[in-house]
Amino acid sequence: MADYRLYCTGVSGNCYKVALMLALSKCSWEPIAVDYTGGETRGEKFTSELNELGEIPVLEHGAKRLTQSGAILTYLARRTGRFEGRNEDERLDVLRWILFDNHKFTSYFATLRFLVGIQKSGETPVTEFLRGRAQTAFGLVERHLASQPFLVGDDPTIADLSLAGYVYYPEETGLSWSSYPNIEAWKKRIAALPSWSGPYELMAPKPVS
Ligand SMILES: N[C@@H](CCC(=O)N[C@@H](CS)C(=O)NCC(=O)O)C(=O)O
Repeated sequence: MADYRLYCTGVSGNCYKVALMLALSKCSWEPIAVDYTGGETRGEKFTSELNELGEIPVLEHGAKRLTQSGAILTYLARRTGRFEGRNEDERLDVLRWILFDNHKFTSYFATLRFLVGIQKSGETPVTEFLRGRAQTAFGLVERHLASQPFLVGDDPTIADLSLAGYVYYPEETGLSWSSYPNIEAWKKRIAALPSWSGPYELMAPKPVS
C-alpha cells in the first residue's frame, strides 16, 4: 500500500496542488477518486467519515487525516524537507502567499473556471465580477514575478505549488496567460522541475468536454 492516500478528482486544482507536491517529492502515494461533480463531498458519508468541511483534497498518512491544501502542503513540506523555505522568514512568507492564494488567486479564478469552463454558464454578472477579481490577483503576481523566479526566494516552495493549482488546466475562462508573461515564464519553470506532471496525468477522471 502507498504511504499517502489522496482523496481527489482530476478536475480539482486544489487537489492538484497536493498531487503535484507528492509527485515532485517522489512520495509513495495513490489517488482515490471522489465523485466531486456528482456531489459526493456534500454527502453524509463523506462529511461524517472523511471531512466535516465537505471538501477535497483529503490526505491520509497512517493514522493521520488532513484537509485544506495549505495545511496538507505544510505538513508534507515539513515531513519531506522539500519546498519548505530555507528559514523562518521564508516560511512565514510562504504562509502569506498560501493565504493570499486561498483568498484571492485560486478562489476567484477556480470559481470562474468552474462556471465558464465546466458548467458552461455563459457570461453573467457573476462571471464578469470573478474575472475582474482574478485579473487583479494575476496582476499582483505578475508584478511580483518580474524580479524573482519563484514567489519566495530563488527556489520553488509550496507557495508556488499552491498558486499553480489551476494554472495548467485547459478549460476556457475568457482569460489568457499570454497577457501575463512573467506568470507564463514561472509556469514553465515549475513545469521543468523533475517529475512534474499536469493535473489530468496525476489524477482521474478528466471531465467530458
Ligand atoms: N481552501 C480549500 C478549498 C477546497 C475546495 O474548494 N475543494 C473543492 C474542490 S476544488 C470541493 O471539494 N468542493 C466541494 C463543495 O464545495 O461542495 C483547500 O485549499 O483545500
